[in-house]
Amino acid sequence: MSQLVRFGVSMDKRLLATLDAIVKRRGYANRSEAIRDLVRSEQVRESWESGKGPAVATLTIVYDHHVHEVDGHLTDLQHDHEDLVHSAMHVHLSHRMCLEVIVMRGKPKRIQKLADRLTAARGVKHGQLVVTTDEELV
Ligand code: NI
Repeated sequence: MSQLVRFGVSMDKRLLATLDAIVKRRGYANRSEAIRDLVRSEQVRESWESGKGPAVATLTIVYDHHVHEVDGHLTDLQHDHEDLVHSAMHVHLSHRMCLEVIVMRGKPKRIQKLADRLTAARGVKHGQLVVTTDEELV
C-alpha cells in the first residue's frame, strides 16, 4: 500500500523554474509527479550502473538486409545468448531496410556487450539501447 509523505524542498529560484519548465513541457499534472519520475529515473540508472541487475533493456537496430549474411549473423548472435534474449520483433521498413527490437533481460554488462556486438555487426546502420529495470518501482 502506498504511503504518501509530504516534505519541503528548498532550491534556487532558477532551478525551480527549470523544474516548472519540465512539468509544463512534459505535461505533468504537478511538480510531485515530475519529481517522482526523476527519482525513478535515477533509481533505474543507478541500478544499471551498479551492474548487479537483472536489468531489462531493448535494443533497436536498423540494418540493410541486402548485406551478405547479416540476417543469419544477427540471429546466430541472439541464439548464442538465448538466456539473455527474451524476444524480438522484426519490421520490414522498406525494400532494403529492416528494423529489429530485441528485448533482453539479465546482467547489465552482458546486455551491453551483446548490444555492442549486434550494433557493430556488418550491415547494421544504427543501434540504440534503452535500459530499464525489472525491480518493482513505487
Ligand atoms: Ni526485414
